[in-house]
Amino acid sequence: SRPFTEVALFSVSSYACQRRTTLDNHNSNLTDALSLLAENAELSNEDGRGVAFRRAAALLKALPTQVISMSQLRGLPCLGEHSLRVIKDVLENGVSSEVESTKQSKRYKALKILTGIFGVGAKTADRWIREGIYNLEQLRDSGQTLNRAQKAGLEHYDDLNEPVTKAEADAIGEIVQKAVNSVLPGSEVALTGGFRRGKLTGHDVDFLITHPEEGKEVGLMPKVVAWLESQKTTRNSYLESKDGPARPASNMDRFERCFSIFKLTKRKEQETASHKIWRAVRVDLVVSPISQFAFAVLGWTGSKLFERELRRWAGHEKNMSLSSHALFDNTQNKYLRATSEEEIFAYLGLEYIPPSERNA
Ligand code: 8DG
Ligand code: MN
Ligand code: MN
Repeated sequence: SRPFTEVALFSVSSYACQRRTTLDNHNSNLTDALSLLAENAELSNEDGRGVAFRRAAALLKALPTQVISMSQLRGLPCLGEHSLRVIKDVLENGVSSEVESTKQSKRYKALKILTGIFGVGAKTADRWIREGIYNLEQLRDSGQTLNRAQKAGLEHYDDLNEPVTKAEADAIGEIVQKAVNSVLPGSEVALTGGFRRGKLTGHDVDFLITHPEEGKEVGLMPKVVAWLESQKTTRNSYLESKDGPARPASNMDRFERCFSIFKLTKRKEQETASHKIWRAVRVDLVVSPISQFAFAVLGWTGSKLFERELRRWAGHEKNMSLSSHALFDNTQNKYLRATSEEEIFAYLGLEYIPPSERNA
């Protein structure tokens, strides 16, 4: 045996968009703990704290081996005092006491349950908790007014909290492709989100739709949704949406988009004891003009932290502004055109990172 314990020292960039982060995470014991605290902070409207935990977790996801000692972390970026305390706790005791007490807290449990309803965000959940609503039963009994999306979210709660598989994502992809081609032949559908990064399951399926002829895509979303809704009697159809064509687009993002719920018929072997032959699945549809398509693909592929870090890099290191629509160079005072993700990384002076390595 060796006389000394070998302690590897890592050298890692402080920007997640300069790191290659695959799904092969050697430190899930640590990243699970930090992600839970990040989630709790986000649900409590403490965004700054949430980002700090997310960045710490992302750094650990990028390490090539498992961390077994605090000394291995010396000099690494992105690890604040609070995160280091959590990591130390897990390394020494197997669990973090802060994570355990958060998990058990009445407030965290209620936030998880209530925001698990499609259409319910942290603000609404917080208001309900202050009114004494901690679970679905109490919500149903409370007589709270729910909007259409929330009603559907409550009705399909179990389905929508069941992870979507790649096979289901592919089946949904076929439906979307068929709908889009029926209303506008020649349109193209691209899978984005976690499945494009190689994840085997997801909380939804994300698609980006475009047409090779600029302008043809205008008004496409309402037509796609109408086509899907007209399939009510068929095996697969459309159930509900929020922020969809029925409502004015939010000013957060100028794409036509639709956060929706699909009805997906199960394949024979997926049928369960409940004899339910279909399930509800969350699907995000986004339409982009071809001139913005590369930026949209990059912006909707994620991960969320990878996107945030790309924008931070662009602003702080390059004096540029990156969005899901465009890249603006503040020094040259002009937009930089791109037709591929590779070109965008090149403008940003970054090595190209493929989707499978954006799992920060
Ligand atoms: P999951 O569904 O498997 O859990 O993971 P995911 O696919 O990575 O997460 P997601 O919540 O579906 O988000 C996918 C990408 O979509 C993410 O990188 C960020 C992007 N995205 C939103 N909302 C918005 C938005 O309002 N505007 C823009 N431009 N992008 C958004 O989730
Ligand atoms: Mn997704
Ligand atoms: Mn999504």
